Amino acid sequence: MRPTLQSTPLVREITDPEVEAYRRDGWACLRGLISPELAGQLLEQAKQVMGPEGKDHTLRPGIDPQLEWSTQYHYPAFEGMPLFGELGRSEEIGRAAQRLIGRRVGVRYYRDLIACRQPAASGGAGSRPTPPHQDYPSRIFDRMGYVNFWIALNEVPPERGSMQFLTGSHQEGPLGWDSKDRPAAEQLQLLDVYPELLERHEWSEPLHLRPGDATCHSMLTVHRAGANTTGEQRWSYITMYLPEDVRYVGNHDVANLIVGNPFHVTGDRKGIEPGSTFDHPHFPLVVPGF
Ligand SMILES: O=C(O)CCC(=O)C(=O)O
Repeated sequence: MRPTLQSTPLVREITDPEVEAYRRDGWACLRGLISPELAGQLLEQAKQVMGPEGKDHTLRPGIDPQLEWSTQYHYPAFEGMPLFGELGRSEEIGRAAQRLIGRRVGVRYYRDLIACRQPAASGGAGSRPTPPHQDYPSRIFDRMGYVNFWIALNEVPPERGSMQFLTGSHQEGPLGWDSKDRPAAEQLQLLDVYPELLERHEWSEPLHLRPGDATCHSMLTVHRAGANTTGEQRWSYITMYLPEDVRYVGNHDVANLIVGNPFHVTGDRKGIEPGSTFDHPHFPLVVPGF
């Protein structure tokens, strides 16, 4: 039987202090963004497709990349997977993104994924820490505005590898490719290249998130996550949004190198020409402008 949503509203409203923190620091902690009940339902659904330990999902060629930092299931909302489809493409989450973007334009769903960080002791796929990176430089947009929500589906204490943000680093501009998904030898060691960032900005304390708590960060905010030194998986739902008027800059070859870029999936640009907006069913408008 198709699971139904028990939670109304799906996403609480973003507060003024959260908007201020996001604009000032490049990130914010959003306690209880969704209810713990909804987080629990999403987790159950995630386990249906990825197995109880997040290890059973057979990667779909061209869709789910094999990554070191978590086992993943990509595009659950785009596929209309129960609950993820309702939440990830909901007007409520679109409104939350719109508040953070701070513009009157509509908001598009961009992409989403379920990510499961395996215990470090397993040494297996998906058990590595997330290196410091920005999301922007690998992306394909002509302007700012991308917002990433990282929602905890189970309890994520610091030792389970919660996210940390280099507070204020969004003011530094693009710092080089987000190459965390590339072979190790090709990865940008961001803080070796820019050691002075640590003189100008401080890492946020690793957060202790409860199911339904979330963080949001912008495309230029440097972030990382530590190893999961517990015996239990770290489950999250990561979902991303764009202002409606963002245009594709046309770097197709680069876009195709980047795992997790929707154009990477098939190498198909979905008819979106350089210079045009992402007006395509893959990137639906979840909330209109006002
Ligand atoms: O889950 C993680 O450890 C990293 C996630 C991340 O880098 C992101 O959502 O931008």
